[in-house]
Amino acid sequence: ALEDRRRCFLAVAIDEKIKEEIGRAAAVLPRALRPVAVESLHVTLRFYGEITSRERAVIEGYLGESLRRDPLSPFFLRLRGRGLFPSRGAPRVLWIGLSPVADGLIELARRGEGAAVAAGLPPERRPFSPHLTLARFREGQKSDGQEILSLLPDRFWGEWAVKSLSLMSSTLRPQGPLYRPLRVFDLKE
Ligand code: 3AM
Repeated sequence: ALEDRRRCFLAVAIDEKIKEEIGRAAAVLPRALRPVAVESLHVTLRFYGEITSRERAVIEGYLGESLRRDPLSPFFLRLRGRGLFPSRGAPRVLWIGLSPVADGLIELARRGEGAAVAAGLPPERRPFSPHLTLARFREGQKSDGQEILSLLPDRFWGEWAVKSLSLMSSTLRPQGPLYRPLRVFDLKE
């Protein structure tokens, strides 16, 4: 049934202090951008789209089993730099970079992809490009991406240890999406 579909994605949470710091920088961005709510800032590993509860059960089972069989240790992530998607033409997203990209993050994304395929979802064709979406450009607004980049300091934002990943639900609302964790998978200390 259509009504049991939920928009889901796999994500890694960001340290609270770092989110607050980033939120302060996002607050000065012009109206042409819609900042992501501070509490919603995250790093997406895999977007699953509108999936059924059955598909979700397969994804959860796959991830749980995968982490039991082949445990992954917590790893550090560092946020640094910023950029635009797409990098040429009218920008849609202002992001903060992950640099260096931890091997653990790549491995988690790989497992998130494995879970999608196990659930029968179409494989992701685009390469994984880890980032933190800070703000989205409002549609129909003319804005100079380079000028907006100059408003966001090109700095190191901080480092934190990733100890879990979360299967998130996303509810689209006029005031912006509401993200809620459906299931949290712990990495092995
Ligand atoms: O915040 P980021 O960019 O990391 O862009 C959406 C967001 O990722 C992405 O999934 C995350 C949670 O909504 N997303 C939304 N629709 C998507 C789609 N059709 C998508 N990613 C790929 N394809």
